[in-house]
Amino acid sequence: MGHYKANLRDIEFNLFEVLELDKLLDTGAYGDLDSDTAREILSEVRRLAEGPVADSFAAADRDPVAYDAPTFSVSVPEPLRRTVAAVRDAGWSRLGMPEGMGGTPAPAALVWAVAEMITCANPSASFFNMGPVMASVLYNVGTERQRHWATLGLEKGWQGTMVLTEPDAGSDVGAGRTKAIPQEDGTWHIEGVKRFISGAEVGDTADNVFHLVLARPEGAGPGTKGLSLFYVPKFLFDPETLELGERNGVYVTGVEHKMGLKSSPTCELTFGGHGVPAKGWLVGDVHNGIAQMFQVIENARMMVGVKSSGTLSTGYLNALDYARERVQGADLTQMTDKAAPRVAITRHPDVRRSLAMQKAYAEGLRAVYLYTAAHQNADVAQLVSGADPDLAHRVDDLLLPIVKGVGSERAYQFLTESLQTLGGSGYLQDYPIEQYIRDAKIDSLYEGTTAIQAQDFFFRKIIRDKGAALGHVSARIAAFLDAKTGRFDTERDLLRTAAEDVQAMAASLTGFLMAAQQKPTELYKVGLGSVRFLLAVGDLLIGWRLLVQAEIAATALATDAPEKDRAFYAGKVAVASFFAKNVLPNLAAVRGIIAALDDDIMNLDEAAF
Ligand code: ST9
Ligand code: FAD
Repeated sequence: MGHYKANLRDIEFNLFEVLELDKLLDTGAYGDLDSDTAREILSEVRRLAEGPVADSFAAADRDPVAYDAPTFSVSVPEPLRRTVAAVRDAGWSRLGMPEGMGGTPAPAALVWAVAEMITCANPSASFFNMGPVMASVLYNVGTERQRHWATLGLEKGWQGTMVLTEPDAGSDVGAGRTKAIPQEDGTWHIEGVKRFISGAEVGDTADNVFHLVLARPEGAGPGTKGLSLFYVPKFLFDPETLELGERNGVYVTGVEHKMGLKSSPTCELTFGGHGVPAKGWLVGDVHNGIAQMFQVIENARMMVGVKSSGTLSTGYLNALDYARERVQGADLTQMTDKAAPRVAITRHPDVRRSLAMQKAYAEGLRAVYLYTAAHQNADVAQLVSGADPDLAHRVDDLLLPIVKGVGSERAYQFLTESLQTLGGSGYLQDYPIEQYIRDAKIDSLYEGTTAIQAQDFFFRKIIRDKGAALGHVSARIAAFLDAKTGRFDTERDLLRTAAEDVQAMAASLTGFLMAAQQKPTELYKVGLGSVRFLLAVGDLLIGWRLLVQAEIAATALATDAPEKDRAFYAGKVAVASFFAKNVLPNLAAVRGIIAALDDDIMNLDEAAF
């Protein structure tokens, strides 16, 4: 048995019992893809993920990709190469992609569930498979000719990258200095150095790599709005057949040595610095780079949140297996009896507390990302929350920083609990959890740090949206609270209080924002409270979705749940109740802290830090 443990039962519970996707799938809304086929796909993907994908997880960490400076290339170790090939050959990347480029229509929730298993079984390997995502965005925003490149490039297995970051432009993408110089033939020459570019060189696992690059045309304005998006291939090619031609002037000039994700090549990329121009094509023939790039970013932020949640899930399941086997100490009620029988550590209250927290966040984050994904298809959104297409899009936008920001922070936090469950053994490379932690830390950093997610959430997704999406989600929570089922009364009360706490936090932050019109430094209070607000909303949503699940599980238990499912449903009921009682009351304290924020810390002399 490999390291990776998919929670297929929980994924199926979300897709079919909570979101009820079968209601759409079995009426032909997605062509031949009915619910039986969807279940077969999930089982098949699980086998792939737990087998050939997981196989090289540790090997690719201990013997990672190596950079060869003279050839500007990387060599890919054999076990990882086999995994990369297995993922490509399986072809699941086509699920949910535009039909015009050979994709198979599928609800986004199913697509992300598939992505969870493949990515979390071997995160480094997934960075060799970025071509399909980049190609589908190129297909959406490109010219006719670029759509052809996207489609044929996908067929040929070309790798794709997203290229924003520079040494002086990280969170502040608009500070980018990479230049684009127009040429008489309509192409552009790109000049500059980008850093931290994932998958920019993948050795011989792909014949070509195309980079989607933000660069500033000469004379364009400052900031992100002055950036345009360019398609820059590693090798030039015949525009019809895509037969490869000369080497283009974009070179990987270094590969980072990292804490984790050691076999994901994180590259320095130099454009036009080696005597050959780096030729690029303006994407879509329009200067609208940041908006176009955000189509990639939205996919990538979702992917990062899904990766976080799925990594915590396998961490928790590994910890659970260990805890069931590990015998240590006596039951607490017999602690004074030195001859008392020794018990499995699952009998110790603190281990139970820890396992319950891991389970709650792993399954809660999955529930939140799948609820978000439900708003990425108009028909699914209508079914799940009654949102029309415009509102569904806003809800998806609203929840994205929660999926990414809260997912990455909580997964990292609770993976350390997974490790703790194994005691000293958890610290060893004999078990996968130390690598999970190293591979997961990046999730709160790239694709916009947590601070950036929190600002995006408050300023753009709530204030600029005039609270429309937040109002819709709040109304769904209120409808759940008002339903009289005769169950979970205590938990509903706790959820109601948590929702009021979050509303009060939003009101406090909005108050600071309004006050900033008279006194600009009031804005600092928003900055001081925004990450805590993001995490608090995350807890509220997790508490709500876990209770929704618990209601469904309780109904199943009270009716016809088969014996094999009873423990699963009992777990759903227990963990929702545990989360409501043990986590939601914390929000009252955060509410008080945010209401009472002052900006003293902003006035402190830096020397005093
Ligand atoms: C990176 C990559 O870190 C890491 C790896 C990713 C992994 C990739 C995964 C790919 C898939 C893998 C394959 C898996 C396969 C397995 C599956 C198998 C089935 N929403 O607020 P303003 C736009 S890459 C939409 O003034 P500033 C909008 O156009 C590096 N659009 O911003 C807006 O104009 P307007 C990532 C948004 O102050 C314009 O921007 N780097 C949004 O100029 C200006 O907006 C980062 O993420 C949004 N939320 O710039 C940078 N926000 O307002 C983080 C903005 O008119 N920094 N726009 O609509 C930021 O995000 C900054 O806030 C900033 C600020 C750059 C946007
Ligand atoms: P900085 O922006 O310097 O941030 C440093 C600290 O300051 C952070 O804690 C941040 O939250 C905080 N901070 C910065 N600005 C603000 C603000 N306005 N308000 C509050 N706090 C702030 N980039 C790509 O373009 N393509 C890729 O494929 C890619 N892959 C990556 C892979 C890896 C492994 C890594 C490490 C990075 C990758 N990146 C990629 C870059 C990544 O997106 C950036 O590292 C990230 O956006 C943060 O930028 P920075 O590292 O410059 O940190």
